[in-house]
Amino acid sequence: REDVMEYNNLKVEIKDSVALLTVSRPKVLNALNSEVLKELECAFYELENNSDVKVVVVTGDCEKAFVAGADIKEMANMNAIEAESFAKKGHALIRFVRNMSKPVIAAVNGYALGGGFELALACDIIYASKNAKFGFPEVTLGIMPGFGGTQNLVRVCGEKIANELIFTGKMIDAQKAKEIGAVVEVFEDKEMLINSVMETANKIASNGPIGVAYAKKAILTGVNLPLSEALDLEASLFGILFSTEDQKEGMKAFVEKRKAEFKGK
Ligand code: CO8
Repeated sequence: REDVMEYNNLKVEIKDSVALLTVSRPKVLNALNSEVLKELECAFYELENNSDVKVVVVTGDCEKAFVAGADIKEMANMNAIEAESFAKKGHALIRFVRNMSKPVIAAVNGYALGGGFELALACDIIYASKNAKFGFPEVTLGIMPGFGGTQNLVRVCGEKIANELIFTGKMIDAQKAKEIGAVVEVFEDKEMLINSVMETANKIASNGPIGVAYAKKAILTGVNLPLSEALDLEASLFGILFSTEDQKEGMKAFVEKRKAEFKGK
């Protein structure tokens, strides 16, 4: 599309309300350097504010990798101040993705290591192909995960599994990642992965966007609240949806036995 910005390390394609965002630095297995992080932030910002887009799918432009981590060659010479600032850039990105009103889905083919696993964990759903490999090799480099990994992994699969993965730096395959609850479904190859993820993304995009956005907010915010406050939040958001045109349309369409036409209003 004409109105999508050009990036040096990303490709953005929008089709039928679904944006496919591809990290593209294939020579270094899509490693994240400062420029890629900045471009990702700009791209997500742009997609969040593009009312034609209802769902974002993130993938990697390399047969071997989703994202093989932060760029080790760039990090190698960083001092403490620069490293903290680099991690904060990463945090700004994952916070933005977490807080987006639109679902973001990771389609992982090949390596999702370190910052790459962390980028996937920042997404709302992770799907993988059979050859996907996940891991946190940071301790093998004398560092630790710094892009939300220590916090997001434990929330997905619990402390003991997070400890083992992060302390050993070992890689796990897609099936194991599914067993620990990080991956939702595993597909035979990249083509089947992308086709199925786009199908799911289109299914989500056909639903009421405010309902989906509020459900995302209730789940994400609620998990960090005591249950009674989380239920209050759910009730408030549920209530607000009854002031939308989409709720009227959704229920009217059901009664009239037709497909609802949601406007996001
Ligand atoms: N950074 C920079 N370059 C990389 C990276 C990386 N993370 N991963 C791969 N590359 C480069 C290689 O150096 C190589 O380049 P060249 O051809 O110039 O030698 C090219 O990509 C191809 O890689 P390999 O030849 O190594 O391919 P193999 O198939 O032999 O191995 C592996 C694939 C196993 C994925 C291997 O490349 C590897 O171990 N990569 C590093 C993985 C890693 O340790 N990732 C974690 C990095 S640390 C991190 O992510 C910390 C995040 C915390 C803060 C971030 C804030 C944003």
